[in-house]
Amino acid sequence: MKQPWWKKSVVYQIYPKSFYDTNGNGVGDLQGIISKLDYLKELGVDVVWLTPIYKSPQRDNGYDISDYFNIHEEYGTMEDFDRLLDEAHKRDIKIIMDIVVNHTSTESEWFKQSAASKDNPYRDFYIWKDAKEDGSEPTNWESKFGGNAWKYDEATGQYYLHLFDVTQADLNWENEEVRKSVYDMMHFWFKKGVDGFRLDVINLISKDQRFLDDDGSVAPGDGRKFYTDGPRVHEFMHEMNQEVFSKYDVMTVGEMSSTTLDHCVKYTHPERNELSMTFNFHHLKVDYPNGEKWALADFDFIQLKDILSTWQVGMNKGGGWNALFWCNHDQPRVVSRYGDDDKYHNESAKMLATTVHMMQGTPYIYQGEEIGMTNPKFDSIDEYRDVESLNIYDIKRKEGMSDRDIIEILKSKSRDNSRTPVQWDDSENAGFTKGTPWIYPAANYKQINVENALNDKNSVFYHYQQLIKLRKQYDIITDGDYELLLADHQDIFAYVRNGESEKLLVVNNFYGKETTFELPSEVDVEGYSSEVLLSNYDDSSNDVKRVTLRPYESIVYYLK
Ligand code: TEU
Repeated sequence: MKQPWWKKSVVYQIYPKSFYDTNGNGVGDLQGIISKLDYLKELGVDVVWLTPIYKSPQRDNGYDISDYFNIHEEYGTMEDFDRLLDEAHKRDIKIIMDIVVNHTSTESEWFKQSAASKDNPYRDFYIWKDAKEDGSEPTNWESKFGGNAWKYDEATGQYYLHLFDVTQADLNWENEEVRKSVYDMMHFWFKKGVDGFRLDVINLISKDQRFLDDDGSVAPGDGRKFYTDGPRVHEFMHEMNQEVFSKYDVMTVGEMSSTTLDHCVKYTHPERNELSMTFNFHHLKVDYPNGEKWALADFDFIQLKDILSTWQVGMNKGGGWNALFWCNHDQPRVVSRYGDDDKYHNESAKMLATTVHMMQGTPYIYQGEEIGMTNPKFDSIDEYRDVESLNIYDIKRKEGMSDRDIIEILKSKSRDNSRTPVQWDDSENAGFTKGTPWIYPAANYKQINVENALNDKNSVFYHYQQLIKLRKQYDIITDGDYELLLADHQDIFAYVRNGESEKLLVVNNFYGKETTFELPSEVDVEGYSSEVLLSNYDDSSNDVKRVTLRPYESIVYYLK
């Protein structure tokens, strides 16, 4: 049976605000993306995912949408968008949009109407509740950006729910009118020719209608168990698919906050007609001590291998489909997080890329990841922009934590780590803008930039280019099953992909010291010839049975 096109695609995520500014206002824009499409074609990506470009007060950099049908003026006009779509399609690059329908900005017309009065026709577009008898918030749920998840509205004497920022009011998906309005809006974008959606926190849209306090079983007041993968979420996903997605040849990827493997199999199994694939984040929490993001710890390597492998096997056996990624606009730069952004910057960035790109699923490359961009290591709160980071700074300061200690945590965990301007060249502001950038580039842009990468055949860029080519050439990368090897090895992440008559053996030294890989006896290679398909060293051994691995050495063997 013909496979859907997105199973062999590689997606490039663009955060427009930080991509490329053509009019000197210090903010990236759509014209800037158009001017870099040939660069993306050179890399070899098939799809571009645009994070939200709709009208927005930009409190959460566009994830607070005030008008789904118009482009945020700093990014350009709808004509610019139409031209971007056309120019991308001319280069056989598809465009998927980021759609946020768990919540809208409180500046949206829907919310303004809803907040106008209790009997306004839009009142039930959002989740309004009376205070408890003692006057406190309806539940003890915490916002994911800190503080309580309810905001009191004096005008109508009720609270509204906001799982994220206070300016991001949650839509009431129990209301059929909300669902119909969202589906109509989705048709508007698909009729323009977009090729799919990334759906923001889509597994949070179904709330448990009892609105109970959290008894602290997850964490005091956490609340997520009452709205994560909620009671009607699959019903809503299937309805959205039948009302909208099924009518177009598109891809859909759901961002699944705190989800489970079982739910992701359900969200993505083709016979359930919900979504094409899902993002989950468990592999990006192995440096959260006791699940706490705002604390420092080395990452747990054994747990990392276990989680990635459990999802590979579980989704393969369950008939689901993974999004494969390390980076996005919410996560620190992976080379700083799980690799080495100093002595072995080049080798470790390539090793990390190989580790996920040779797995089963659709790989995502976040802007700048392809040249090994690092965390900026901002040293003052004045350099940070992200609402989540600024909220946490204020909360921790009030709790008595010192400025220095919080800054050390933000240097490692802030979402701004991935939001600094793409480093195009070594000119001022990394060639991102002729104006004052909305956020400053990392200081290493004179060394780490696109121009240098394109002029260096040994750069991280060309390693990504090779990985993308391999995915097109070898069906085993898309279709083979997955088996983790040496699960308890403290330095090596090795796995084998099994096909009908071929194997792909991927061996990664995850650390900056020499180690030795010995092929486990359970991997039968008798009668197979082997070749090195790709390595981050130019003289890697072809002896798959035993190989000494240099710092961060990463080798892809093809056995037939
Ligand atoms: O992110 C959802 C989300 O769960 C992350 O923000 C995560 O909670 C946080 O970064 C971990 O500390 C999506 C978008 O990707 C994010 O940029 C938005 O801020 C958020 O939803 C609200 O729309």
